[in-house]
Amino acid sequence: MDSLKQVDREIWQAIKEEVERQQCHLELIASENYCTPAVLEAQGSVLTNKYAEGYPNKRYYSGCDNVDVVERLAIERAKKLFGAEHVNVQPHSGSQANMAVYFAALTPEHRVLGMDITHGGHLTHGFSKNFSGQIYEAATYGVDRDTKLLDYEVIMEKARSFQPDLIIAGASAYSRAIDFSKFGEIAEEVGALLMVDMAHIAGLIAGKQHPDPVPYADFVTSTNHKTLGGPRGGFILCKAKYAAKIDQKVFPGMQGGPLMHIIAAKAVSFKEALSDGFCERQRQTVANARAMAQGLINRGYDVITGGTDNHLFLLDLTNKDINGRDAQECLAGVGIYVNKNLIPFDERGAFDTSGIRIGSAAATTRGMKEQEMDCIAGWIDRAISSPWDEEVKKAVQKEVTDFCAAFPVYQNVTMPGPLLEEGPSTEK
Ligand code: DSN
Repeated sequence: MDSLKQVDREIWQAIKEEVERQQCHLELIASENYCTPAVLEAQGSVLTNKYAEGYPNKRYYSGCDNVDVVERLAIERAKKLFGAEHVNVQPHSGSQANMAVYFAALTPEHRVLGMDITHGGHLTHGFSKNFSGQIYEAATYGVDRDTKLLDYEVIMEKARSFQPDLIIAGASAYSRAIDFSKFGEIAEEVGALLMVDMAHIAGLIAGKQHPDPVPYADFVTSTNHKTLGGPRGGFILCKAKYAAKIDQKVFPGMQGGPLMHIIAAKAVSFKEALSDGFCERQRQTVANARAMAQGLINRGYDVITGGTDNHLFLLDLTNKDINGRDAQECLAGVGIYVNKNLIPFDERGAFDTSGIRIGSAAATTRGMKEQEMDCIAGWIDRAISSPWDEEVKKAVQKEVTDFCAAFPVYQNVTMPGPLLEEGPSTEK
């Protein structure tokens, strides 16, 4: 990053500090992960210079031969990884992938049924302040008050009475396996299309650690950067009969030029996900989430649903003397990053919350295993139990930093070298 250092010292400095933050602290935000140096290289490549509106072989610009190779590889690899009939790799994000499906499947008078955001759904699943709840008439389903699990009979009843045109399955904060075949039955019964937003669990699905939505869903959307471990971005899988419509709605319907450097990075990460070791990493991700949840249960914490089937869980802090906002802040103070999160039927609001969401994907990518998860549960407990005690904070912070040093984020990458050196400022 020598050129950057010369040209823009402030941005160089911020990136340098972010490298150190990622290396020295523990990332437990469930939607985050570390991509590989190969993905970073593709993302940082000259492909960013190229306009390529259109699709391979049907571009509106000349000079697209090389980016055509890149996009075709991304599509073919994603098709193979997920067994999909058609793939669009151009959405800039998961939200844009979802928007393209809405535009392809619906017109504004249509109805959508998705998971309530306060029970773990996403903004784009029909939330009133999001386009999905503003353009379309939206209703939501949630989890059962006692079990905190999805109750497919109740969802079926809701679908029968609401008669949605599109049902959305998938969540941002639900720790149990989702039965996509049941959602398929519900959609079929009420004559709705089914969209599965697998953003959180895409890596687990690719790694055969979670039931596969592809056989049941008309559309499957995702991000690349969560459990899948790729670059920031989105993609869509769909049945062949929707291919033309989806492609039209992504471009020219919603987006202009695709980000070819990001599509290259997506292709690299799909290749990585097809390679040996990926399934094992995903198995370890689930094992780690379970071990961390159990470590907290053993220390007197309530975990929503009592455990997890995936990479995340929600810690219910109702029986503790701290809310989610303060827990997030005090954990950040010792170098552990989580996010405050509503728990189902939360009596607090989204600003303070009664819970925190904890994920294992990034820690697993660093090579941590079950025994490390128990250490982490211990630090979380110590920090949360004495949130305003400076001595505890200092002690836990030191232990976390020392521990992180044993699990480098980028083993073979040269990036931290020059970044960690202090050089003279080039600012005039
Ligand atoms: N913002 C993401 C998450 O944290 O779950 C969802 O898009």
